[in-house]
Formats: sequence, C-alpha cells, structure tokens
Amino acid sequence: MKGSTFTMIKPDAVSAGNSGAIIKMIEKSGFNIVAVKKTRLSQKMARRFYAIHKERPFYQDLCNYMSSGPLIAMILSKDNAVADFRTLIGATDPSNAAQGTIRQLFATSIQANAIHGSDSEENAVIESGFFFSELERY
Ligand code: 3AN
Repeated sequence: MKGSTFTMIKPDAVSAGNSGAIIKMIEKSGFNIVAVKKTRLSQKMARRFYAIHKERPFYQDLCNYMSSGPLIAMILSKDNAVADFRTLIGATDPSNAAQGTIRQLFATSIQANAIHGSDSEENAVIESGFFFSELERY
C-alpha cells in the first residue's frame, strides 16, 4: 500500500548546497515528491514543531539551529514510506549512520544532521499539516 512520510532538508544541508544531491538520492530510492516548499522557520514555529523535545537539554539549541536559515520541506510517497525513508537517512548521529545513507554522506553533527524523517505514519500526517494545507497535498 502507498504510504507517505514527511521530510525537511535542514538548514545546514541547504546552506552547504547539498539539497540537489539529497533530492536526487530520494528520487533514485523510489520516493515520489508529492509537495515541496522552501521556507524558513521562525523561532516560535521551530519551538512548536519540536515541542515533543521541549524537556531535552538540546531543545533550545535545536530550535536556534532549525530557525537559522532556509529549509526544504517535502511530503514523499512510496510503499512503506516511513520505514524506508528512515533507512535511507540513517541514524540520528552521523558517526553511527550506515554507509551510503544521507546522514553519513551529508550530516556534520548530531544536531546539524542534514535531514529529518518522520518516525511514524501518525507523525508524518501531523508534520505535513504543519507546512502544507490540504490543497497543496492533493
Ligand atoms: P531523528 O531526527 O533521527 O528522528 P530525534 O527525533 O531524536 O532524531 O531528534 C530530533 C532532532 O534533534 C535531530 N534530528 C537532531 O537535529 C536533534 N538532536 C537529537 N539528539 C540530539 C543531541 N543529543 N544533541 C543535539 N541535538 C540532537
């Protein structure tokens, strides 16, 4: 069954000029881009997006970093999209990311880790709704 997931190419990867290479990997891996938007999060929006992490020690740094420059948000579709995309991006910490994954190739630290991928179908829907209206999705 076709599933969908949500991703952001994060500010470090966009500012390094890696967004084209990352999108190419995503498409070559069989994902279809359903919606795409280049935008910049305000501090307030970053805090809302990452509210789930608000008790974590890295929360403020994470919000500063995610609002530091433009990012590219996308909705992607593919069979088994959520799990397959997590495999494609690799572990949160790039030093633990498998060879050939997006984070192994492009991330510079556990915080500036190049790309986001939803961790469940439910969160993919919530996160997609944060950036895209119903009209943009279909
Ligand atoms: P993932 O993005 O792999 O699902 P999460 O949801 O645990 O990882 O973390 C969300 C984001 O928070 C990460 N992508 C990363 O930018 C940042 N982050 C996670 N763990 C740390 C950490 N220990 N130190 C700094 N930033 C972190």
